[in-house]
Amino acid sequence: MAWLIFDVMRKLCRFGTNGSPAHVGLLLDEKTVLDLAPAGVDRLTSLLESDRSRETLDQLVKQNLPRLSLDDVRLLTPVERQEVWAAGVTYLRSKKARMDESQFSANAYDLVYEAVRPELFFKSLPEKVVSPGDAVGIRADAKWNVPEPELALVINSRGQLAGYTIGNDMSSRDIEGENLLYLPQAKVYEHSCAVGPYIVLGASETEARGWQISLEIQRQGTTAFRGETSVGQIKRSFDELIGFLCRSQKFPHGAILLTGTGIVPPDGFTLQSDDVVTIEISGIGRLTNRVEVV
Ligand code: DO4
Ligand code: MG
Repeated sequence: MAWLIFDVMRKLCRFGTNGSPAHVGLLLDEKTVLDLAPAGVDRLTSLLESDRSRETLDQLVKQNLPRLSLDDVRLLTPVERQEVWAAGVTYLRSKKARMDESQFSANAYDLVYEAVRPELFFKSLPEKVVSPGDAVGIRADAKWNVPEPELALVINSRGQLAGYTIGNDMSSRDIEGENLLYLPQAKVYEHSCAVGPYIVLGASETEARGWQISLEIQRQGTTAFRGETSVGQIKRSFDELIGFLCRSQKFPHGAILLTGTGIVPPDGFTLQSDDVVTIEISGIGRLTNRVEVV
């Protein structure tokens, strides 16, 4: 994957160096990040809010700003003050998995897959989002835990699609399967949501629908699971999902919307402590987290 500075698409990130506050960075290629902090860009969100972010970034690239090796920085989640929400049952694969795991509510998944109104649920406060490289959690009281690799829509305060990133909607399938009313406990707990590392600007929905999503789970140095799908398999348009999220609700700091999973490990599979989960989306990059019990 080669990224060129004159591509229409831009990749932004947040990073830390030796205890300093988070800096906003622009990826120049797969090894180099341009530090935007000396140019006064102290919030990534300001670029998501601007109609002229492309011109601004074109100007910043021409300035003599520090160029750092990605090996020397710690990438942080690009989520600043946005609430994180998630859509569910947007892929046929997800609908089937929920119906199979569900003890009493299989019909609900079938209905919502076909319904006009999508399933949307609150996933995380911004300050609870896990950064790349940090640990995602599996609940101590759950027996069947999986990662959910999802394309995440980055939405600005005007309800516009400003970019894309990668999300992991960690989930406890036995808790959700026991009773659908337990969904918030299956989905929202310590370290249950990782987002990052990059926000891609300038890609159309058509381009994004051509991206591949893969999930790899490493256990003690071997691959315990690998699966792949395509963003194009999402049943609903991005406008439709954003439109429902922004109905009767404002997001003064913008929002992140995970778009649902299309990769489900086989029923006998559950995550273990120290597993390493890598989600890759071809147009964005890779989000890697290890797993710990919380
Ligand atoms: O219906 C429960 C959640 C579904 C979900 O998170 C997904 O499809 O990704
Ligand atoms: Mg999900």
